Amino acid sequence: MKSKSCIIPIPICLFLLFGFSIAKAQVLKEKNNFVIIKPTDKLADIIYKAATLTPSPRQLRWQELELTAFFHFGPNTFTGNEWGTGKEDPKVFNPVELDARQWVRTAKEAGFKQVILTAKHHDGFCLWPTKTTPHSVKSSPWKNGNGDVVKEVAEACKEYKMGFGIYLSPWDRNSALYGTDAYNGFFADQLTELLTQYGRIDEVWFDGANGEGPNGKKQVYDFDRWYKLIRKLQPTATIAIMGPDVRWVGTETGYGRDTEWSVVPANNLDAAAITGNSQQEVSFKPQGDMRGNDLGGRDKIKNAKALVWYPAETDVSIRPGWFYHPEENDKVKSPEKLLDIYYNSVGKNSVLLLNIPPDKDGLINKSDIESLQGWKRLRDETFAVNLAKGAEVSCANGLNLKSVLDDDYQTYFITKNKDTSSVITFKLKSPETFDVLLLQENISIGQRVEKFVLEYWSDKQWKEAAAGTTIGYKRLLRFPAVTTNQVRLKIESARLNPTISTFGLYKQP
Ligand code: FUL
Repeated sequence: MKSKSCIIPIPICLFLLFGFSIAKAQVLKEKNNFVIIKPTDKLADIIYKAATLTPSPRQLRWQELELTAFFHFGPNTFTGNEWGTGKEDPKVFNPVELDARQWVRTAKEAGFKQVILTAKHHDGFCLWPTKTTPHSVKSSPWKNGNGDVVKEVAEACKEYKMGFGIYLSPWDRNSALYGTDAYNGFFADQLTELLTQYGRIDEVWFDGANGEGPNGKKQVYDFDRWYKLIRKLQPTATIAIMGPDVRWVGTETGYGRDTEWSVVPANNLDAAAITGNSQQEVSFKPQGDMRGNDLGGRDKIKNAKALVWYPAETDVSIRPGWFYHPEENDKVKSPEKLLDIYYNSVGKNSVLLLNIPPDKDGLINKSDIESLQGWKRLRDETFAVNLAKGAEVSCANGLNLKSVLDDDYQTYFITKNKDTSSVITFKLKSPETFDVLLLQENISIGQRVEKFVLEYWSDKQWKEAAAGTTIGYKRLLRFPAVTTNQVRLKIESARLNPTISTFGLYKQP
C-alpha cells in the first residue's frame, strides 16, 4: 500500500536528510514505551502510535537475551512437593554438594544469557540468610546454617558474565504476617535485602499466586510500592509477569502465539498514576486478556485507551514439574522437544524462560545436562551458516539493503517514502537447499510488519515457501525444504515503514 501524501513524518525526514546508510538504532527513551490514545484519535493515528512505540532500554536488553533459565530450588526439592505448605522443617534443606558454578556454567554452555533463582517460593523458605524471618538457610544444616544460595548464584553469574534475576514469591505460606497490611512491608524488606546485597539484579520475577493468611484474609499485594522500590534500587532490572516490563505469554507449554505483538492495549488506567507519571514510564502492570490468539492486532488496539510496549515471555520447565523430582529423570524434555519449543518461543517474538531445577545434591542432574547439550548442538548445526550470505539483494523501494545480511542487528533495511509494503529479492551465489527462515525487525524503531511471505523461484515461477504475520524481534519459520538460487521476501502489510535487520535461510540437520 502506498500513500500519495507528501507529508513525511519527522523521523523519516531525518533519515532522508542524513542518509540511510548510517541508519542505526535510535537511542531508546524510557517514555517511548507508552502512549495515551485520545478520544479524537482516528484509526490511522492509533496505528501510527502503535508503530512508533519502542521498548525501554531495559526491555530491549531483556529481549536480546533470547534465552533465560529458571532455577527452582528449595524445600520442595527435598520433600517432593511442587507447592510447599510453609510448615516444612528447615532441616530438610541440605544440598551437600551444591555448586552454583555448575548451574550457571551448564546454562551458559547451552546458550542462556541470564538466570533467575527462586530466592523464595510459595513455602516462604528463603535461600538467603534474611533478617526478616528465621525460615531460611540459616536454620538449615547446609553449611551449618552459614550458607547463602543467592550469593553463590550471584557470584557464579558474575564469573561467567551472565545476567542474574530473582524470583520472590508474593504468596508466602509461612509468614504469620501474610493476610495483613504489615506483610507488604515485610516483603519490601525482603526485596531490599535482595536488591542491595548481591550486586546488579537484572530481573525481578513476580508470580500472581495469592492465598489466605492465618487470619483467613486474602493478602492485598502492594505491587506499586514494590515496583517503586525496585526502580529505586535496581533501575535497570526488568519486572516480569506481575510487573510492568514483561508479560506472561499465557501458557506454560513453551508454545507462544503465531501473531505476537509487543505493543498491546493498556486499558486499566489509573488516572492519578498517569497524571503523576505522565508519559514518563509505565509503572503499573497492564491487565487484560493474556490468552487470546492475538493481543495487539488492529482489532485489539482500535478501542484502546492507551498502548504499551509489553513483550511476551514464555516460561516452561524442562521437566513435568518446576522442582526436581528423581522419578522424573526419564521425563526430561528431549533435545528435539526443546528445539520445537525454541522455534515456538524465541522464534515467535518471545523470550524463552526455561526452568532447569537443581537436584537434592545441589547440582543440575546429568539427564538435564545431556538434553541441553543435544539441544544446543541441534541449534548450532542449523544456524551455523546463513545460506543467504553473499546474495545480491535488490528492492525497488528499499534503503540500506545490505544491512539485512551484515550480522549487525543495529543496522536495518527500511522502505522509502511512506511505503508500508515491499519486495526484497535475493539472488543466491549458487542454488541452495533450505527449510528455515529467520527474520528480525529492528524493534528500537518499533514493531511494524503485519504480514509477509517468502517465495522461491522454481520451474520459471515464484512459489510460496512460508508465510507469517508478525515478526518483531525474531521470527523463525520452518517449511518443507526447497532448492533454488532466488528467493524474495514480500512484506505485504505493515503499520508504518517496515524495517528488517536480519534475513537468514538455514537448513536443519
Ligand atoms: C507458578 C508457580 O505456582 C509455580 O510453582 C512456578 O513457580 C511457576 C513459574 O509459577 O505460578
